[in-house]
Amino acid sequence: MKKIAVIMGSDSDLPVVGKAIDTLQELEIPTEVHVFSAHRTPEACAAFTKTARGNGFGAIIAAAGKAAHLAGAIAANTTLPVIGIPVKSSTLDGLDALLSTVQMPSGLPVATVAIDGAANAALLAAQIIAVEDQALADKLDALRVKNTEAVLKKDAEICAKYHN
Ligand code: RP5
Repeated sequence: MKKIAVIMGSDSDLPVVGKAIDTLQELEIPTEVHVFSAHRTPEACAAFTKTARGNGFGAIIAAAGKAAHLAGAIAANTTLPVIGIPVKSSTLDGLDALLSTVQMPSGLPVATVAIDGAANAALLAAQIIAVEDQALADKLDALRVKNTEAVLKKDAEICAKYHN
């Protein structure tokens, strides 16, 4: 199975990024987690990214806040699919990170999820590598059923509470 890399710009992003790591672990996808910064450690970030395909990765998730150039800097150095998570910081409600991540120039795509949308980033990365992996596709289908059942259970609880 292809591996998925989860890169965050700072360890302060971990409370958000943890949801992506948890989701990948639930799907039993081999995952590598790193702190690389587009600004603070650009050489280490580029070195990892340039060798990622050869090292068995199928997608890269990149999470950053504020001037969130991490996903774009990674996309500049690979043609692997790159999924950006804009992380909400203490100011501007994450809009700064959303625009920094999503507004890529033509030719360098970053698939950007919602602000703090770490679980969806993991699911999208999993769906990308599941194109060539039926066993993983089956796990994704099962997870979708489980999530649907959880929502139907909530509906039943709300209906009971309000005597619908
Ligand atoms: C970004 O700056 C990081 O991704 C983080 O969201 C933000 C703040 O980083 P710290 O100052 O907490 O290390 O590069």
